[in-house]
Amino acid sequence: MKRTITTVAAGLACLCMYAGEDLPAPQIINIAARNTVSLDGVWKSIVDPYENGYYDYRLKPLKDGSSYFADKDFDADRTKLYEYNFNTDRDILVPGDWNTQRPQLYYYEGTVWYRKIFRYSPSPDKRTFIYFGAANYETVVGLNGRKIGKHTGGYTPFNFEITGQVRKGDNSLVVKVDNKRRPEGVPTVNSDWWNYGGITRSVEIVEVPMTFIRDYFLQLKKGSSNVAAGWVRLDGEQAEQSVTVEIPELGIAHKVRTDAQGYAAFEFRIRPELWSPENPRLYDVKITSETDSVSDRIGFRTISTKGTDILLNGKKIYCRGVSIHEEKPYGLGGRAWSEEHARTLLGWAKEMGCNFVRLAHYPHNENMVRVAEEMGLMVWSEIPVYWTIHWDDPDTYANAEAQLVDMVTRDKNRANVVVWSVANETPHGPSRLKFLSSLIARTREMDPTRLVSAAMEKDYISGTKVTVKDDLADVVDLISFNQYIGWYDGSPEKCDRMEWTFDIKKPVFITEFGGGAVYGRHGDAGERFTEEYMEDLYRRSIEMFKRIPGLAGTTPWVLKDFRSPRRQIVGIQDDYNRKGLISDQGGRKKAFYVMKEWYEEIKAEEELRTE
Ligand code: GCB
Repeated sequence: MKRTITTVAAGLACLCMYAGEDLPAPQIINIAARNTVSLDGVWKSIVDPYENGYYDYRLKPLKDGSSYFADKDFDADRTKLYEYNFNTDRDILVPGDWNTQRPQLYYYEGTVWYRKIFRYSPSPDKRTFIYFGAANYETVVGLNGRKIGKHTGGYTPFNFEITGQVRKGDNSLVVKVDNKRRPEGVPTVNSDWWNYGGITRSVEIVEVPMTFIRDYFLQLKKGSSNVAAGWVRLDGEQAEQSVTVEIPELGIAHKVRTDAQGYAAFEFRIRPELWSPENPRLYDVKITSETDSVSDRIGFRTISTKGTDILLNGKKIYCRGVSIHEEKPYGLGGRAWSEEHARTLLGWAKEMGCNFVRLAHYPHNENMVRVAEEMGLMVWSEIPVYWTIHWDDPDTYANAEAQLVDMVTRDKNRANVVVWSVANETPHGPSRLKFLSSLIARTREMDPTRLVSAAMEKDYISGTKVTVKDDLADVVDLISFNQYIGWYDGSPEKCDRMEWTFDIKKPVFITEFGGGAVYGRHGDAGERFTEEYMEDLYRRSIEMFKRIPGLAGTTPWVLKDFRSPRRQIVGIQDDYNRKGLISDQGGRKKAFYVMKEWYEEIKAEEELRTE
């Protein structure tokens, strides 16, 4: 998979570059600050398990005119044979997974076609894009009867240029979304979360000037708390322009000139109040070129490590975190996408005393990151390189890298994002080390300001001595790993006997631990799936953590019970992974209060130390 990342000429010239390329145009960031028309709401849909709308009976791809992209219907001309009709087919909501919208689609994995008719009036002096927050997993987009491109990956945004193709009046947008799991995919066929299909995030028409500010990066320069550094990238024919970066509250109005590629780097002195969980300070920032202007709210902070410490703004911190899946709260089911979902989920994390969230195991929607930033929650952001990826397949690598690039591109201006994670629980081996090392190098090249890591696994030195032997630990910034002593590995008493040692002097971070309980199910502490078992496991885990040298953060698994087809005991699991500290309906389990008490203790100790 290759991407066009060069700045290309505006208007139709640009279309020619993108058309024929199957891939989306380079990502336009900060969509909320652009001139947009929302296409969210009711769409039409056709469920197509045999991909009848895409392939003929010899399984050859149909020409656009014969495929469902043509958006014909039987009623329009009854002399012709069209065996589909969007107009009379079922409604579906966008954004939203299909699994929770219709009982028949609960386990469905395959193709669903989406169709939206929208009115539009293109301006001759503007370029138009269609932007998808995300669609899982492979998406082919067609406009007014013609395929315009394809995107792979279920959790990152993508946009296609439709200048010259979107017309005055009614337009037909047809989107084929296929969530079939694939061995070579990222993630692969095996995971522990629901494979929600569909257009799971918002869809917008984005209107920009002929030459526009496509992307920019503005953060404190690595290692400095009073120099801001970054760059801006224009897209369009008028590449060479004067650009001003303004931060009015700090008296900054810094001018730069973009080069023939529309790119300019900048650096200037700045004296900001630093962003932190206690003071999540953001500043209005305005970037203005001769042809475009974009506003954002940006915070400034430093994040680094020193020996076994994580330093935020130069000060040692403990990351009081929790892992979260992007699933709606209160038993609504399905993929979370809205600001309200984000506020509820993150509000629960705050209630537990968190200053940190691990957004597992894939990039969450932009609301999650922005609301967390506003609430003072640091973020660990991850791509779905999970378990047994095809390490030797160059296409799998390209896919993983494209998802990484899109994650970093979208969220690199968020002060709260402090760790980029490239993988979760992947098996040791040379191909995997090469694959992940390349992803890490790519991340650092794009963003030298943040920590880079992966969720690794523990290893035993002897029966009671535990460590991490993974070669990847030499490459990443944190010794971060998942461990389930007391759940998958023995019973909770085992925690009492463990001794942890690490050869490498880096901060230790436990990215997962925990066990399952059904909210309201009580019994003996020895009985699995009772709140008492889980509570005991958390208490013993915490006592064990107190003996771990260099422990700098914990993100228990997991904030809320989440759907997973791996979890099959009727009456207990019912398709839910029950390791949530909070139930799918919002009930706080006993272990929630154990975590809360510990985090409040840590916070109080930190406050005492700084007084
Ligand atoms: C893990 C995985 C996570 C699972 C969890 C579990 O190690 O990283 O995705 O959901 O264990 O509950 O088994």
